Amino acid sequence: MAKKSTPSKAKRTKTAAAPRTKAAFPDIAAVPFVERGSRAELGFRHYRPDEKVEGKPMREHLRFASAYWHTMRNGLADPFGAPTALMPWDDGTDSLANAARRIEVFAEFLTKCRIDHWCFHDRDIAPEGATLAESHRNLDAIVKVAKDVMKGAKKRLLWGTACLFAHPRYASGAATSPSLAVYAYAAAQVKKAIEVTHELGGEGYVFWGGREGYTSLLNTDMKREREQLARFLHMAVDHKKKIGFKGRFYIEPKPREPSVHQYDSDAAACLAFLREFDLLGELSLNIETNHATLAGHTMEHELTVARDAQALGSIDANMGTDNCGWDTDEFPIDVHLTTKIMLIVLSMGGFTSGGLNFDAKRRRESFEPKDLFHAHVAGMDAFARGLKAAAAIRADGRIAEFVRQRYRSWNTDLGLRVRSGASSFEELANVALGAKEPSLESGRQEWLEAIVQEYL
Ligand code: XLS
Ligand code: NI
Ligand code: NI
Repeated sequence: MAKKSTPSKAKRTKTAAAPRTKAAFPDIAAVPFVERGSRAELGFRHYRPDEKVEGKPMREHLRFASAYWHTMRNGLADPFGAPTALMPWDDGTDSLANAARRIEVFAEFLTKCRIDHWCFHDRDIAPEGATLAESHRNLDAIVKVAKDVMKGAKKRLLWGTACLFAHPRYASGAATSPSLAVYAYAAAQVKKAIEVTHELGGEGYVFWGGREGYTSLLNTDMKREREQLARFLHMAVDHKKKIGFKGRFYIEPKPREPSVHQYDSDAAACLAFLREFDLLGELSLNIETNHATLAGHTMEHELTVARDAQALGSIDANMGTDNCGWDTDEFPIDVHLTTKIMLIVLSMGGFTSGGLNFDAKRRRESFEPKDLFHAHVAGMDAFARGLKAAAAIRADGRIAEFVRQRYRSWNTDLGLRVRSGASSFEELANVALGAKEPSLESGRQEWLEAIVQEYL
């Protein structure tokens, strides 16, 4: 909702944010570390930021982030019902003073919840103005506040992004819009969002294309739209280099919701797109669990596809409901899932610029501020357990050894010749004609699953 605000009002924002206002979560102290089995209501049972796993502190392995849009801006409305979330610190207006206050509240939350990073969309943190120029000014005013507040709280920006899906102008897409005027608007918005991400010391920048797709092919020129998107990303890369932003660019795949089909449908489709348009070195992927399941894949599948292309950049940590087809963005509390995720993260040597961003929201029945803590703590503990289990499975070594043995025939002279391209169908046909029926070996899936179980 656009509210009138002028540059002079923006200036007043500074004074509104300068004196620290009273705590938003007065009854909650920094979440303590408690023993497993403790009856304390809030407490980390498993996450110990400084405890080392495979020689590295847990906080550096996990690099947790909270998503501003869910934690600060999600009122928990659903398609059938009004918002339920209580946000006593929020006056419900689009004023800059309210936006500045939210930043402080978020920093208090991150500190008390022991989360080191954050992520945001441009329009989450600052109100959209009546004009693009006014939106830019609003953003500048809040970025100034955020820079100070986050510096003071020692919180780092994992990534920033632009909201190119909420406003009606983007109904038919942003970088894939049939309208050049909308395309230019989106370019201006992304240019600014990259600049403020840079200003805030962001380690990455995400492109998620919720409207970059179609609802009907009757009105859509898919070839043209994909080419437009590639040009858009090339210009973004050029701009990034021009301003000296060193953060990583990520594409976040999702097959649908809100569009019927989104071009970045899964990791494989994104990689094919990046290869087709010569962008692979410039962007990696930000993989989200619930998007993987919407695409009909497991999270391990999507992470493996990305890792194998050396393009696994970051993770949006959440999960869906098995028996519901929506992107329900639940907090990830399934230790089996977090273990499999961390096995892949450890196998690539850990995150560099990426991390685990909780792109997750509470259920609308969990509307109290305290529930924000319960939700994040549960997710963080689930990942701490997953990390420890994954490290134990790696130390055990039986699964990796089984896989090595399973492919051992490829290490023979003939195997190496095939892999290097030195063999031919003639040679292989001669080998097969002169050999007995190949013997079959068990895949032992259930045994390997039992080994995983041992460490959960
Ligand atoms: C929506 C996406 C979105 C991106 C950021 O489903 O997950 O939240 O992470 O635009
Ligand atoms: Ni999502
Ligand atoms: Ni996401």
